[in-house]
Amino acid sequence: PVQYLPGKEPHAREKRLIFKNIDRVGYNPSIECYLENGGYEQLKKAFTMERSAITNEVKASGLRGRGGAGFPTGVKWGFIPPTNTKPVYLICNADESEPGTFKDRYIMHQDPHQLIEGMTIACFAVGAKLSYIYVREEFPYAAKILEKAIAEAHEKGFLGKNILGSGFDCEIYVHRGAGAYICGEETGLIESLEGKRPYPRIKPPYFPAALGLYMSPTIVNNVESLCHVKHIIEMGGAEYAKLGTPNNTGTRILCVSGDVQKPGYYEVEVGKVTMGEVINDLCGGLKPGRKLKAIIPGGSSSKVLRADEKYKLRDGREIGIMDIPMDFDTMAQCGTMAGSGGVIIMDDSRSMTWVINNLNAFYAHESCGQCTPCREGSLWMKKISDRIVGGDASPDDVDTLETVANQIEGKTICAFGEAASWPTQSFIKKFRDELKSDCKPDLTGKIVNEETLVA
Ligand code: L3W
Ligand code: SF4
Repeated sequence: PVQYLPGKEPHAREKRLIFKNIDRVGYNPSIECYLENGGYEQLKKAFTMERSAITNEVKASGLRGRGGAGFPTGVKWGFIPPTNTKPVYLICNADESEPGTFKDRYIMHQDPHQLIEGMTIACFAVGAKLSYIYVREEFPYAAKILEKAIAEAHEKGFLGKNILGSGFDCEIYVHRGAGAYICGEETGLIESLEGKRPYPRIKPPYFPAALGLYMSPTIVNNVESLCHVKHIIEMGGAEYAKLGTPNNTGTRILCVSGDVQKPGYYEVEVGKVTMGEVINDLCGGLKPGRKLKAIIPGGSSSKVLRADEKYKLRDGREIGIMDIPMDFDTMAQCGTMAGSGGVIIMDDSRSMTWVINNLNAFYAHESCGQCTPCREGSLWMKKISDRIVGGDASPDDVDTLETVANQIEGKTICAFGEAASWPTQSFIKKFRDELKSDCKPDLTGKIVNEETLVA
């Protein structure tokens, strides 16, 4: 029987594809270990297939990007103009920075060859001979581990010239960022890779798949998305699509943090597990004696859900927060998004004023400054929420904060504008009374004077 590290055994509700080997006793990032566990067999299989057939399998799998937007991966690959004569590039977005999200780091640390195999298959499918892994500065170990793994793959003939006698040449380079969240936005990332400030480009009309790195067709995919490619080739797209639910196929890694007994990462079939099962089964429930207050379901940029809300779905059902299936489409119907899989659980000891101040500080720090509503607005949101959390707010400050957030949404070059304004808008909409109350947090975000809150 497979043995796992103590405390890291998969939960019965999990379905592990990406994390199949991770956390097993003795499993390590070396190429020898990867090869002993069937590594690079799917690359060999891919070389027996037509390139277009690989893209078709990825389309048939229904895989949706795991970086935040949930855009269908195979469809994106299909956007490379058929008349293209320029080099094609593949970029792995490993700039994992969304607060609440920590899955890509773990994949890169524990199973780097899984990513390299997935990337090489993707490069073959889209015809990219040059590929980059853009790793955020804060992941120095991931960069080192990946560089070692790339050298090992080279030595064994899985990268470089004429890979495995296929006639296909491919190189992967690790590129380290310099500590900016906006480099996770694909066009900011491309600008950074070109050696410039990471100012996001306006899109539409030109998406990277048509005009990306060096104005050439460029596919940008998240780490986890690229790892899935290997499993799609192994299972076949149609078989992969049986995992999860229609339009929300496969597995995905949820990163659960906050006020639960067992925070951590859990790989589950998309849509087959509800929020209640995540909290009570996978994470062992809330802290003793506490009640659920709110959940940020898909990274800090997603809108907050309040524990006592009801959500009306398109099929007419009305469900509570614990019944929401963890999938892209239902989350959208609940007015939020599944995003990058970062689920932040907050119990009734948590100050919403502190949370929104914390998030506003993050977005004010990370705005690239290119457009005025975001640059000025994010700073004002921080300043106003500083006053609210510090007890120095004027009676109008919560309303002013909401007005500032409303002036950012939809008026900026990239989605960061929405990412910054949605948390503020949703927290004010759902917790206005608390934000206007005398409720005070301590430095860790716990409420110190619970009696000020109206039940
Ligand atoms: C060609 C078209 N390509 C769309 C491509 C596009 C991109 C993908 C999704 O933001 C979200 C954001 C964050 N022709 C195309 C096309 N594409 N139409 O599809 O595009 P888009 O613009 O919907 O999303 P995005 O700009 O990639 C991502 C949210 O995710 N987020 C952030 C996560 C942070 C991380 C992390 O830390 N790992 O990913 C969290 O929820 O707010 O809304 O490739 O080019 N017609
Ligand atoms: Fe930069 Fe913000 Fe404008 Fe995006 S929305 S380009 S992060 S200033």
